[in-house]
Amino acid sequence: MNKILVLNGPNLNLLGTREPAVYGRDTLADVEKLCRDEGARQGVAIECRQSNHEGQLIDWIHEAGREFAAGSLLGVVFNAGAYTHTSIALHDAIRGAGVPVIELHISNVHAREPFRHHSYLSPAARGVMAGFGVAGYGLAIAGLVRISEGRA
Ligand code: CA2
Repeated sequence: MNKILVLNGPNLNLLGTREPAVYGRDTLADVEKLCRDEGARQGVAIECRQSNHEGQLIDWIHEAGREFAAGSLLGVVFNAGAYTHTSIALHDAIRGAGVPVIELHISNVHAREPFRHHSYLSPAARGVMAGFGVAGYGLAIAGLVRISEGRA
């Protein structure tokens, strides 16, 4: 069975504990279950990881690149949190790893503060999902499967 990696970055471990108007009431554990359920529907295994550390996220993107090259990974759904707006290092990691990455945001970052409007990741990403709440994770998994089948 093929696999998709779902990566969550800084502060996403706080999901469901604060700011429900922006991010909803689901916890990270709820989101990870949603992802596994969508994976089961799509016939792909889902691996979920979260880190608050940029270097750790970079290492996981590199690992994903090796697994993609080996044919055991379809791609990555990546909510890089605030690193989206700051990290040239994550941009370089995605480009360097050569793995299809779907940049994901729970909120519509373009309807929020101006500092959230720029993404360093978008130019390196295969696709971008924003503003669908946590349902976006399932949509991004389905989209990545379509991409891997040449249907998107
Ligand atoms: O909308 C998204 O998914 C974001 O990637 C979330 C990031 C934010 O910096 C991006 O601009 C947009 C923040 C994640 C922090 O999540 C929290 C959840 C609950 C309570 C506090 C933070």
